[in-house]
Amino acid sequence: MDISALPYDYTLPEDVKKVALVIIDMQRDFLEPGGFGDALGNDVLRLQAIVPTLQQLLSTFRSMGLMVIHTVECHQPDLSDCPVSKLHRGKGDLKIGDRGPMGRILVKGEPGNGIIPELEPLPNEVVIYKPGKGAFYATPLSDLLQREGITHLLVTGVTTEVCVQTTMREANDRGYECLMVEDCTESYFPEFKQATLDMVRAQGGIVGWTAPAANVIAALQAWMQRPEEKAIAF
Ligand code: TIU
Repeated sequence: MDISALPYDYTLPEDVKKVALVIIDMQRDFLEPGGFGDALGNDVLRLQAIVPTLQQLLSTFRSMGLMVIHTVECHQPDLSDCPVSKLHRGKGDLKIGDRGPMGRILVKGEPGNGIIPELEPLPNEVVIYKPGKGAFYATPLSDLLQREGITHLLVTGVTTEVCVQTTMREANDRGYECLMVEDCTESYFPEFKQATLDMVRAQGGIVGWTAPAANVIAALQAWMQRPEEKAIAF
């Protein structure tokens, strides 16, 4: 079963349970005023446009019983996992660990660090807390994917050229077949989003594939309609 994608069709594995949806950092820090994204001087509201489409994709994964992984960029309250370089980067009014309108900026467990209610993880879904931009660095993600036999990752979330792209590159180097879902990722800089999509799929898919959510959902629904699946269902 193929997803119509760029630079060419993306083939789903025979066993679709090997596909996981990765939702990167859809936390209030990046999507709502008063968080880390805002402190860095960004227009955070422009990220919210992807939420309904991402909800549809998430609901498809949930209805098929496929693995869903959420990530949250955060640091321990004592900031022991935050490199000094990261702490001091940028010239915003608020730095990581400072108290803002949604609690301490980018600190685990603070109100601003929560995933937005529209995409609230279910109890059976994995949440990876990550101190870096990539979801593999200093997290249990690699072990988890290996244990669950995941081979294909559909990558979504924010921001496209920072945490989403970093994670996709980390995953690509580890041998995962990755597809970035075009309308389920967003950046504070539309031109950076476009450039990321272009560079991921350049050179014959040097980092992977891209496709809109509708193509992904259509392929997954077609997979459900395969005669073998219907036979199991009835
Ligand atoms: N600033 C920015 O664009 N992104 C981040 O700091 N983290 C993520 O992308 N999640």
